[in-house]
Amino acid sequence: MKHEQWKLFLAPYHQAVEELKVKLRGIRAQYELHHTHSPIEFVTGRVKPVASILDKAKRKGIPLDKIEEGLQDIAGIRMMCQFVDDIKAVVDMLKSRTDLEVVEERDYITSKKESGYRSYHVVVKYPLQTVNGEKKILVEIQIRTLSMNFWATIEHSLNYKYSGNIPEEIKVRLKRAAEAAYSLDEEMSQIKGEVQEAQVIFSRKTE
Ligand code: 0O2
Repeated sequence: MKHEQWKLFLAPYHQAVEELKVKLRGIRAQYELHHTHSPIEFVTGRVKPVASILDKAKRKGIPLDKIEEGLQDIAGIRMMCQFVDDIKAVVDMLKSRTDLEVVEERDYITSKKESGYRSYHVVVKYPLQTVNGEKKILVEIQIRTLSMNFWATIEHSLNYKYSGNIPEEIKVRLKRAAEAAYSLDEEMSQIKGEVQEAQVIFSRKTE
């Protein structure tokens, strides 16, 4: 595909990511307005770069004319939460929405990946309104705590640096760091009530 063809192909993905970022950030704004704990801390989104799409399609043996169905994360959203319990609340919230349909779930929290990666992945079909009618776009939403996100971001950049072959010594440290991130989530869960009360008081004070 030439540059212009990729641009046309990716345009609806960009549109879907932008719309979902606005919608999902709006949930946090609603909680803030009511001074109640928001299960969502912040939301980011991206469209996979062409080079990464080509790499992943090759790695998974997906022909280019099948990437629309075969690659579920061309459009990607990340929703960060403070507490592990918030993740379930976010997933339930997504399932109850009428503007998207959850089609797949991958729970890498109850069963973490070999690398130490933890996150909850939900694949949704998002109906996008285009000038040529409705087009359903697959979007992968990754829901994780701040601590899981910290770990995943660091590990992702190391993976990039070492082209997927992280030296054994660093791998061991990363596994230890993953355990530390897990402990942090556990500890924070224990004082969740305290933290939430403090945040509500603080949000009223700063208004
Ligand atoms: P990027 O740069 O984040 O877009 P597969 O890639 O085959 O393992 P699949 O079937 O596409 O997985 O779906 P999955 O596992 O739900 O989603 C893969 C995405 O999850 C990755 O996208 C990462 O964003 C994240 N992820 C999965 N495993 C790890 C991990 O061990 N470490 C980190 N840091 N992230 C992980 P991409 O395409 O790899 O990259």
